[in-house]
Formats: sequence, C-alpha cells, structure tokens
Amino acid sequence: MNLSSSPSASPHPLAAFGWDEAWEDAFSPYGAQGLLPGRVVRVDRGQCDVVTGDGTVRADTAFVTPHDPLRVVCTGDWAAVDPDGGTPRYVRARLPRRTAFVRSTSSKRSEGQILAANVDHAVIAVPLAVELDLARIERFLALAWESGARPVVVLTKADLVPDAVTLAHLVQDVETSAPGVPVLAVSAQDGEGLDVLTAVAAGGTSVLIGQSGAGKSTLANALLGEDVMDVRAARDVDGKGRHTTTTRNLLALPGGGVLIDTPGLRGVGLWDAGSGVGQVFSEIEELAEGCRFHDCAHESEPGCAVTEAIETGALPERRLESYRKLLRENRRIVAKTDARLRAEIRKDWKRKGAIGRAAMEAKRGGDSRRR
Ligand SMILES: Nc1nc2c(ncn2[C@@H]2O[C@H](COP(=O)(O)OP(=O)(O)OP(=O)(O)O)[C@@H](O)[C@H]2O)c(=O)[nH]1
Ligand SMILES: [Mg+2]
Ligand SMILES: [Zn+2]
Repeated sequence: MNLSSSPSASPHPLAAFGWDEAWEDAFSPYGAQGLLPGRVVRVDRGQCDVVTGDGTVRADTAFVTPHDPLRVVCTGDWAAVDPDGGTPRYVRARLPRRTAFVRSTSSKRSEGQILAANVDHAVIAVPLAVELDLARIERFLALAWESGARPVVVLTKADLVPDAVTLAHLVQDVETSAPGVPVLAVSAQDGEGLDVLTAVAAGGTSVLIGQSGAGKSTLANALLGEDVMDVRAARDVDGKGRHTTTTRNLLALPGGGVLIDTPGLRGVGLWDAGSGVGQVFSEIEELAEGCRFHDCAHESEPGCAVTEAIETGALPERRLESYRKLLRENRRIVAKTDARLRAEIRKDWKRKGAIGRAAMEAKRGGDSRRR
C-alpha cells in the first residue's frame, strides 16, 4: 500500500487529523514493515482508539507501555499499528512527540502525567461564572509554555458578564497575568468569540485544559457544530463532584484543525516547568535584568528594578508573589524527581547486584556439586 500522498491525488485520509510530510518521514520505517499510521484519539483500559486511513481501529498498547508514565501512549500521539487481520491489533510504535502537555498529578507528588501529545495550541478554559483565580491561570500557563505549545486563555461563559466594561476589565486583568498570550472572551451560548477561536483552532492541534465545569466540552461541541461531547451542569461548586468528561478525546474540526477535549483538572502541579514559569512572568525576568545585582532576590537590595516597579505600580505585587511561589514549587518537584530517579537507579543497581551475586553463588554451588 502506498501511503504517500501523490500531488494529484486527493488529500491523505489522515490530513484532517494533522498528518503532514514530517510525520510521513518519521513513519516511513514502520510503513516499510507494513504497519499502518494512525493518530490516537482516545486511551482507555490498556487499549486505544486509533484513527487510520481505514477508519478508527481499536488497538492494544501492551507493547508500548513503559514504566515511565510520561512515555505511555496518549491522546494526540502518532502511532504505528498492525494492519487488518490480527485480533487484537497492537500499537507497535509511538512516533517521537513534537510537544507534550505534562503536569504532576498534584503539587505534593513527583509523579508526572501526560495530558496530551503533539499539541500546537494549549487552550486554557477559565469560566467567567466564578471569580477569576489569576494564580491558577498562571500555573496553567507555566505548564502550557513548558509543553512547547502556544498558550491561549479562553474566558468562557462570557454571556454571564453582560456589562461590556466589566468584561473588558476582566480580560485586561488576565492579560496582565499572561504576557504574550492571547486572551479571548467567548460564549458558547450566544456565540461571542467563537469565530476567533475557530480560526485559532484551525491552525493545528488544540487541547482544551481547565477545571471541571469550565465549559470545555460545550466549546468543543460549538466548534464541532454538533453535540459530540457530553455536557452537564456542574454538580457542585467546590470541584469535588463527578467530572462529566472522563477520557481525553481527539476530534477533527469541520473548520480545519484538531481539538482534544480533556477531563477537568482539580489539582495542577508543575512538572519541571522552570522555563515555563519564566515565560509566564517574562516582564519580571526582563525587569530583573535592570537590577543592580546580578543575583538580586528583589527583596531589600538597593537598585532593585523589580521592587521599584512594584512601588510605581507598574508591577502588581501579587505577580511577584505568584512568581516566587511557582518557582519554589517547581524547585521542590525537580528536586523530588531527581531524588526519586536516584533512588530508582540505586534500587536497580542493588537488584542487579543481588541477581549477580545469586548467579555467582549458583555457579559456585554448581561447581562444588561437580567436584
Ligand atoms: N451560561 C453559559 N453556560 C455555559 C457555557 N458553556 C458551558 N456552560 C455550562 O457549563 C456547564 C459545564 O459545561 P461542560 O462543557 O460540561 O464543562 P467541562 O469543562 O467540559 O466539564 P468537565 O467535562 O467535567 O471537565 C454546563 O451546564 C454548560 O451548559 C456558556 O457559554 N454560557
Ligand atoms: Mg467536559
Ligand atoms: Zn531585584
């Protein structure tokens, strides 16, 4: 089967899912083995749904399930699957990722979890139904920058803020917390902002990230033009209720582009997101270059450009506090992860040592028996 798209032929069946020449190149060794290329549209119970040129197939992931949770197959991955015939089919390989949205499962633990792979836009959905939590937005943004995708903040349910001046202020507050990031107010209910979001989403793969009840699936349905995802009124306000969306689902959009809808996130811990944090607080890092001391802690040092900016009102003090908090948390996670890695390596050496010793003893036992 010839998988390459000849110039005169109709577009590749996977083009709507993001297939391009670079993926085709990366896939070619697997194509030579007779495997099918496909994109993972959902993962559940040790299996996944993969959209291929022959439609969506179910495939087992047993061969591509390493111990490292960051390397398991995830929605958005490109994969090589068995051709028709085998039951079950297996995913034989996962192509190297361009980007990966990763968080730690909570800020207390050092367990990384991948939420979506090969994403171009990380769309952070923040509901205007509740008071804005800027620190939470900054935390999401740090992960989004770190993923390699371009972040976009979408303020959902804009219909709940009918006063245009108030809405503009809310957008501005978020913009102050998100330098270099587009901030859109949208309403799935009255259609506000959906045209802009449709245009953003057309440019590649987008993932919707945010708390449960933020309106992610409602947005997905609005962009799809049909009710594909289940939507439900939030069952509670403290975020402890059941999530409506329970798996990550990849959907091809009619207006072009690919969308991944994800279950609501309760805790979002940073995961080795040092450069992401730097990008969220780029104005502070720029100011810091003007501090007199190279290693200024922006506390009480003379000639500190950061504290000066706070005094003149150019920099909200909240921003500096949030920056410090996220930097601290990130350092903690990185240190813990390193410690865990070191412990695992030690354990592995001990295990290998034990196996080696057992083998030597068995050999000696065998030798003595032979004597
Ligand atoms: N007023 C208003 N309500 C909305 C809008 N978008 C979503 N909602 C409501 O918000 C609630 C939650 O919407 P969902 O789309 O299920 O939220 P979600 O982010 O997908 O939630 P999880 O799947 O649990 O993560 C539903 O009751 C929606 O009707 C909107 O634009 N305006
Ligand atoms: Mg949902
Ligand atoms: Zn300083």
